[in-house]
Amino acid sequence: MKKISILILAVLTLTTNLLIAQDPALMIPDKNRDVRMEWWREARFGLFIHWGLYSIPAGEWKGKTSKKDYAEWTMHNFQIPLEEYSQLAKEFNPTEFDANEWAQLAADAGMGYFVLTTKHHDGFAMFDSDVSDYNIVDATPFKRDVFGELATAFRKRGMKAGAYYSQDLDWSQSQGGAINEYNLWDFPREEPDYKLFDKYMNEKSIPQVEELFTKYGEIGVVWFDVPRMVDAKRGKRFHDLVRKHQPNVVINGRICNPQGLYSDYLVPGDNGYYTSPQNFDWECCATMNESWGYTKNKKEHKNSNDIIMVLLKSVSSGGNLLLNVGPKPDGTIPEDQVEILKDVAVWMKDNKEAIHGTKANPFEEFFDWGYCTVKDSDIYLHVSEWVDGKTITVPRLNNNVLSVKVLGDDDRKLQWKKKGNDVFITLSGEPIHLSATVIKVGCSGDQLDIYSPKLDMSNGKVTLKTGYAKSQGSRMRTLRHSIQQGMAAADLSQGHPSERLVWDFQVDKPGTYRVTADCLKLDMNNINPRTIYLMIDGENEYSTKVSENSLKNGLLDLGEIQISKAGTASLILWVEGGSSSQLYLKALHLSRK
Ligand code: FHN
Repeated sequence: MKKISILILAVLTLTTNLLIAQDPALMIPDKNRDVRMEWWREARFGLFIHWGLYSIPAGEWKGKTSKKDYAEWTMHNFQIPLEEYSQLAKEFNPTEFDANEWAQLAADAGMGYFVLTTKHHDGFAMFDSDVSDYNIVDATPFKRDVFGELATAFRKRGMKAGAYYSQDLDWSQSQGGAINEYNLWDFPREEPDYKLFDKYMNEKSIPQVEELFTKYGEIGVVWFDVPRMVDAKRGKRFHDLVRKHQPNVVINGRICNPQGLYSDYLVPGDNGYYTSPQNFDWECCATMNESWGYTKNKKEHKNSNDIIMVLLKSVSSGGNLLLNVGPKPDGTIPEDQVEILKDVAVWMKDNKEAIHGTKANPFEEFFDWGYCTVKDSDIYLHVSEWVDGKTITVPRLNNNVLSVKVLGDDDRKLQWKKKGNDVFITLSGEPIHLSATVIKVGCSGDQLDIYSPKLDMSNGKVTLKTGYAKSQGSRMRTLRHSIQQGMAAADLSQGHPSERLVWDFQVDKPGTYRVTADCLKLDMNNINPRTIYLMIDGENEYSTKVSENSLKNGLLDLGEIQISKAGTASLILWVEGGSSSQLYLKALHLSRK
């Protein structure tokens, strides 16, 4: 094991911070935020709709298929001249479009809002704009205002209307957005030109956003995206504009750089989510395949089980899920996406109370049987690993338990008992839903009273289970909590310094401690080289290179660390390098020498 100097740590911390795209510390404290976020926190689930001219080529152009996944980027991917791309408007005639059908699908799936790409990066508006004729009403044979129709249909069902607006990138404008992501083939340029960019803002994006906020009634949420040239000063213009017309609109975290500023909630990267509860609002935006816009070139498709898992991961960590569909040019949502929404509706019919208005898992642990949400003094256990006869535990509960029910099956009686402060519930019968069957534990009082676990040392030893670790960072795509062979585990296969696990525990005596990682190896062929880092109390950093043969009887020796004082200590772990072989961490064992 190597001890690394504090200087390297500082550099690493800086790099890490740069990599965390959105910073909750930048969200300006606002006493009205709780009021405007009320409906959003109640909804927990919304429909993202990426629809525009790009649904016609759908990732292909002149017989060629784009190697890039995002079909809504087709114009950029093939560098299609604006003159040619804009001709697609003449073909855009989605006669099968029925706003009520889409709204009903979303309502049945338990969603509380929609967000339509009113203007994506190609610059084409999906609403009736007086600012630019390059819009669905003026430039297509369809001539209908789909945003207006959707807003009416969703509101009729008690849901909110949301507008995605690409405030920065616009490939129909001579300086719409950052240099490497804008339309250089029609408007060549060596450097970004802020003067021209401001002209675009003044003449198009600001007035179009104003139209959205003045012509369509209440906008629940405005979803800005890909701020590059929109810095804090320019972001403030969008912020002040939307708040002037609609003070209660909810603003997402991508309004400007630095991201988080002028927003009400954060959005981790596309398909990204936090794996433990955060003390700010956030939303996972997720695709069903690899593209947001309709694609003819889909490689992988998530199934309804995957989608329900993303919903549970998001909501149990205090976030919302904005689930995307990419409608076809004829105005229909692709059948496989409709099927998923219908499956979610079946699940929601039984379990919506365990989603709507709920808060994150209040327990310290990540449960190996599934996910947890709470509302007032009710606990919802979303059991995704339902095994007949298995007993699951709700720990450290001061409240009395009044009832234990299975949602969707009033007749199912589960055996349960409270011993001390732990509640033991025995699962019985078949799961009602393969994705997750929900148990509602009704408790006494108005709110839950749960106390924290004590990770104490005994005889100079302590075991830090992965399930007790908090996670830091927003990427969480690799070093994430997961369930492997029925237990909470963290994937150590491939890491990144911005994704970390943190344990707080009690130390009885300072000293030198040996650290051993208790692992599960799923791919038996190799462990590709990676480095596992440990840091204690933010002071000393240690690294161990792990490669083939490092694992002995499921244990990895991570060497020795120094703990300099008794009391509460904080141990951080992260991984760098590695690849897809699967190595999972179950626990760390610390033992004093
Ligand atoms: O470039 C866009 C992309 O096309 C899509 O709209 C996503 C949705 O989050 N946002 C940008 C990439 O992050």
